[in-house]
Amino acid sequence: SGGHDDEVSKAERANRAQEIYGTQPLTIFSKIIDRTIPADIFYEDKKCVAFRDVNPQAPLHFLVIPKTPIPRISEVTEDDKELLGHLLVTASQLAKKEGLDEGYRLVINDGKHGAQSVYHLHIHVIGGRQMGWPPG
Ligand code: D5M
Repeated sequence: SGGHDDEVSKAERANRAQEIYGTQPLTIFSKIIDRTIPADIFYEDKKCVAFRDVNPQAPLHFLVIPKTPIPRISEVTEDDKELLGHLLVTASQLAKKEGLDEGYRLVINDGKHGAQSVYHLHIHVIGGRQMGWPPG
């Protein structure tokens, strides 16, 4: 059965991550998912969680992350399509719920040039002010 699911234990998730992604260590985001370290988690379902960014770049800045620790967007496969769709739909629904009715910015940073700092895939949802373009 393809794809990533669901409600699995911390150990099971670590094992599965090890199988799929090799020797990469789990990041701080896995500890947030497992409640090992605190975060302002305001949404959770079987496949993802959303929490406030600790270093907000706008009045509203939160992250939507898969429970499966995919390291980065450049490593996703066809098997991840459903999960990636779910993350985007969730980001959109949460943005609406948070009142971002004048628009917002979704960002996925990848690797060195993308200025990614945490290697657990995450969608930034940034809003509550006018954004500029191009980004820095
Ligand atoms: O962004 C990684 C983002 O993750 C960055 O905006 C800070 C945020 N971050 C890092 N640690 C935490 C914790 N502990 N709680 C909440 N937010 C956190 P990137 O796209 O990798 O540059």
